[in-house]
Amino acid sequence: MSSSDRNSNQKVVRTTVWSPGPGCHGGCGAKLFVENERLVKVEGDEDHPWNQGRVCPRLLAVTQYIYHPDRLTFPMKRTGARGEGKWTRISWDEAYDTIEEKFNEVKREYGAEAVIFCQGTGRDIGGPISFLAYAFGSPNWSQLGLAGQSCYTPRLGAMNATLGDVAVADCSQFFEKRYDDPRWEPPKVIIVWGQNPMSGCPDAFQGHWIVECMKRGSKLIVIDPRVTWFASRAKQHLQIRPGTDGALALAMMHVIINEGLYDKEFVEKWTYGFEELKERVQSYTPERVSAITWIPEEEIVKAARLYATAKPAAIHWGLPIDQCPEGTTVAQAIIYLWCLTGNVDNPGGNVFAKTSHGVITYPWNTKDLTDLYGEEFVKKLSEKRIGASTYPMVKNFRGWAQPDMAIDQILTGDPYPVKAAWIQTTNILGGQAADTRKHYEALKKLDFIVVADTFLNPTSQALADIVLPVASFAEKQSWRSWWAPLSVIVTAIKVGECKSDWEINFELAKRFNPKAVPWETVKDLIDERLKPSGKTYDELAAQGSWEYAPDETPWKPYYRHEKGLLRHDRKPGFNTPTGKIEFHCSKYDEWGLDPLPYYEEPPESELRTPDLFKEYPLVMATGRRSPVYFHAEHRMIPWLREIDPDPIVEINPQVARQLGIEDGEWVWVENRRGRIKRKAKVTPTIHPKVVMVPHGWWLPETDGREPNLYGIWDYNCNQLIPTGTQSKSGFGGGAYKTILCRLRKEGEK
Ligand SMILES: Nc1nc2c(c(=O)[nH]1)N[C@H]1C(S)=C(S)[C@@H](COP(=O)(O)OP(=O)(O)OC[C@H]3O[C@@H](n4cnc5c(=O)[nH]c(N)nc54)[C@H](O)[C@@H]3O)O[C@H]1N2
Ligand SMILES: Nc1nc2c(c(=O)[nH]1)N[C@H]1C(S)=C(S)[C@@H](COP(=O)(O)OP(=O)(O)OC[C@H]3O[C@@H](n4cnc5c(=O)[nH]c(N)nc54)[C@H](O)[C@@H]3O)O[C@H]1N2
Ligand SMILES: [Mo]
Repeated sequence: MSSSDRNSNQKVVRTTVWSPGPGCHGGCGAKLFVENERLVKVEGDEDHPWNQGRVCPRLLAVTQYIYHPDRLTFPMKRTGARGEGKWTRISWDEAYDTIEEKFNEVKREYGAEAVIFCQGTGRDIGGPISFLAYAFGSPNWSQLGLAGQSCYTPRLGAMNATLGDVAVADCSQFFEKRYDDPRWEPPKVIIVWGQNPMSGCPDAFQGHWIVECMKRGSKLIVIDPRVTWFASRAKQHLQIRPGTDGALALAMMHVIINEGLYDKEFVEKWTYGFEELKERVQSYTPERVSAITWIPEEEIVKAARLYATAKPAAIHWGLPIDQCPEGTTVAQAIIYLWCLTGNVDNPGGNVFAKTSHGVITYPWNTKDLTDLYGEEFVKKLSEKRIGASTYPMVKNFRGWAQPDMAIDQILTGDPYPVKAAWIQTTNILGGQAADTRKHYEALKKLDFIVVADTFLNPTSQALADIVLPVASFAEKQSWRSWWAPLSVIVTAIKVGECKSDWEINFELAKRFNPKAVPWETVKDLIDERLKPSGKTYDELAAQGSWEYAPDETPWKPYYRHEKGLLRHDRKPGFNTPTGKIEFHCSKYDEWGLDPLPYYEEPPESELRTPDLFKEYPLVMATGRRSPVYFHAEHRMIPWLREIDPDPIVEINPQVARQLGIEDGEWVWVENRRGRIKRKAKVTPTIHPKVVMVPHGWWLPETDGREPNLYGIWDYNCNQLIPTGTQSKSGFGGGAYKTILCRLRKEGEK
């Protein structure tokens, strides 16, 4: 713990932020001001290269989160029927005894696979939850409810298959000196493609880094149906029809290849399958794609030229790519733009990102899983893992059970029954799941459900038998190697009887399978995992909580493919079967998927379902991020709720006029699946054929018991979104941004 005496009873703890609290994907350095054992204030750490002192509103308000009167601070068991809201305080021992007994009962009767372990997005959870699931013996670890596994996994899977590694836009984040490091160069052009990084800072990337690049000359192309902060400052804003990004990428390749704007030397030397790709893109003319995407033909051509001739140039992309129909092929098409132009692992291009120092925190790919658990173990996981025998990509990339199939299996019991669930870091009914009602009905059937969270929410109120109180980031010890730097999370305070996810899962795993837990304490486990870095937890904590990897290692750019730093055999080239970047993807081929990119229409659309479109003429794009909320969290935090108080729908003024809807009026957003209530926000920032519906809405100030469940049946937009639209790979295609809807004034029938 690094501390400095401000006054006799104040100390400052420097730490890394990574859930719970702000909820996010983490990475920021923070200073926690502690007085008399209580957190009084949080500031960004100006000495931390990641955020250089900047933090989001959720972190600034975190004292209201940590000491909220509704915060869970002791374990509870349900004493009434599910949904009655009757809870009784119990001890940790009673909680653990009950969980041990119930899970083991299910295991004896149905096998360990009958318990499903559910998590939400990429917080500090993949490590502890897989640790517990595997110690117990279940292969079913899942982001249950996330239709099509449509968040980052499609992009990660596509990069892994075509490039052999993951790449990100280079904003100098791999260097301690950041923008001042002489090796770095700002991208001349950055394409911000389906992302609003100012609100979200997703996937170990801070939105403000793009602003720093803009200050150093980077021009932007923004591809978004909405006028975001970045779009309003862009050289070009392409207001795309949701779900058609694949077509746009193919048309841009059409221009780049046919006009000879690609990097011929790079393509010749480092890629495989160019001629086939050239042939494939021929039918995607800018003219044809203009009709698909709503983007004028000349804008498509202009964007392709601007990007291809501006070396270095980077592409920064977001969630809507995954949520396109056939998400893995859309990601593939976009990847090829940076490969065609030679913007691969070069300063200011798209650089490879690896978990820092080779330290594993969260086994997010098959290689990490194998490193931690061994090849035999991982192979065995695929035997019963839901979706692994149906989808080769699900089998071969990551350890997760396929969510759309998992919920169907919970309902039908086919091919084997699922009887219990462990829910930790996800609010399935509050926002993660598409088709909320289906998830509600399926999960209600389970015999036993545990939820580990910081607050009660619609999911625990409706479903939990036991609720466990989880420590916030300020109350825990952990570590983080999500790209760079390697960081540790340092305990500053204690709240009630809360325990960290690692502590809970460590202690339970020890009960289920002592052999899987050969350590005395969680800190011993952390030190073991940190070994590749040569540092211990205490050493990292004492030096301010972070460290960058040494130069000329696989974890530092640039040009690692030339230096033999990417492949296991240390030969130059990429980590793919051919050693090259594969325009003809041999892994897709092997898995029975089209080896080349292609375009597919959204499941409901003006072109695919014209009759439905007559009835429901607006595209409902949900889930654009609010900076003050993380998904379904934070609605109970006063400073944050004040900024974004109501569940809204954003409507273009033209549409509002046609329908007679006034700004601030309550309206129905409806489709074949049902309707929800929203407050109209009339704004020209939205394309007139699209409405934007923020997700994750429930009202913690209302009754949490059935049937109200904090209002989810009135406000949760996921009731209007189906499951089962996943891509042929099993990853991608969740229709969160593309379903058709219509609006009606609340008074109208
Ligand atoms: N504050 C906050 N931050 C978050 C989150 C949060 O809930 N709150 N969630 C986190 C998570 S898990 C994720 S995955 C990320 C997601 O963050 P992002 O990747 O930024 O995703 P979105 O906010 O859903 O959408 C980004 C932009 O894409 C536009 N868009 C919508 N549909 C389409 C489309 O079909 N094509 C294109 N090109 N653009 C489209 C939207 O208008 C929006 O401006 O954010 C993370 N960060
Ligand atoms: N309509 C629509 N729905 C969407 C999306 C969309 O764009 N549109 N986006 C989807 C995406 S990309 C994602 S990733 C999912 C995310 O879905 P989730 O990750 O389920 O989202 P949250 O609502 O933040 O739920 C997390 C829960 O875990 C708790 N929590 C937070 N941090 C921790 C922690 O470290 N430990 C523990 N034990 N608990 C914690 C919070 O209090 C909260 O109750 O939502 C999806 N849902
Ligand atoms: Mo996500």
